[in-house]
Amino acid sequence: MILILFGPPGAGKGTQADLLKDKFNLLHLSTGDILREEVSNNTNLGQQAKKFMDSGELVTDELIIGMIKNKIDSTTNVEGFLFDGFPRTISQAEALDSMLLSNNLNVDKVISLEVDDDILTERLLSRGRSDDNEETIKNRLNVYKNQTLPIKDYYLKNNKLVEVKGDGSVEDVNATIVSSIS
Ligand code: B4P
Repeated sequence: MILILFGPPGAGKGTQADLLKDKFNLLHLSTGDILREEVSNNTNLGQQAKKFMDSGELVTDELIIGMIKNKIDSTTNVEGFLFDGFPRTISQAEALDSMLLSNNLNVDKVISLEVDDDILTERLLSRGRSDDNEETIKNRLNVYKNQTLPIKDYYLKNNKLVEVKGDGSVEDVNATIVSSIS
């Protein structure tokens, strides 16, 4: 199974991915987590990514697509992938489709977590990560609307998209996602 968790910053993609990966035995690939690890290890990729992340901009497609390709190519023995925070641009979505196709795979479902901006801002401010300050959050929400939201149409056209309200409790949101997959 190939699942994508889609939604704005703070929608709960990482939170839900932690629950879903064990239930369905999927390899969880969070581009945000991978990038933060690269930054904390001060790798070449991390150094390039940091300036984008600190300002709430997207890291370049070239870096992200290369990073995901390495992970897919080096993975064996899983029942599928759970992508979290990827794809975030149409180019990334197209690159993912062609990477999967070359392994005879395709995306099964895209779960779009729907949460209002005021709740997102509240959640992110209380999480308090280094990119969770008011100015960066505002930019991340704008970047989401301008560069990431158009992907919804891309997956709607392919009949892959399921919208799930993400403002209930973690358990309620999870139950809705599970029933929409099974
Ligand atoms: P991400 O790490 O993907 O960050 P996120 O969108 O903020 O997180 P998420 O939606 O997973 O929220 P979470 O579950 O943690 O990206 C960070 C940066 O990396 C980006 O700005 C960008 O620069 C870069 N990047 C990543 N991927 C990229 C890509 N593909 N292309 C280019 N650049 C990329 O939840 C947030 C908070 O809400 C938590 O505190 C959680 O406890 C709480 N919460 C969750 N669910 C809740 C619920 N139901 N009720 C109440 N609180 C809840």
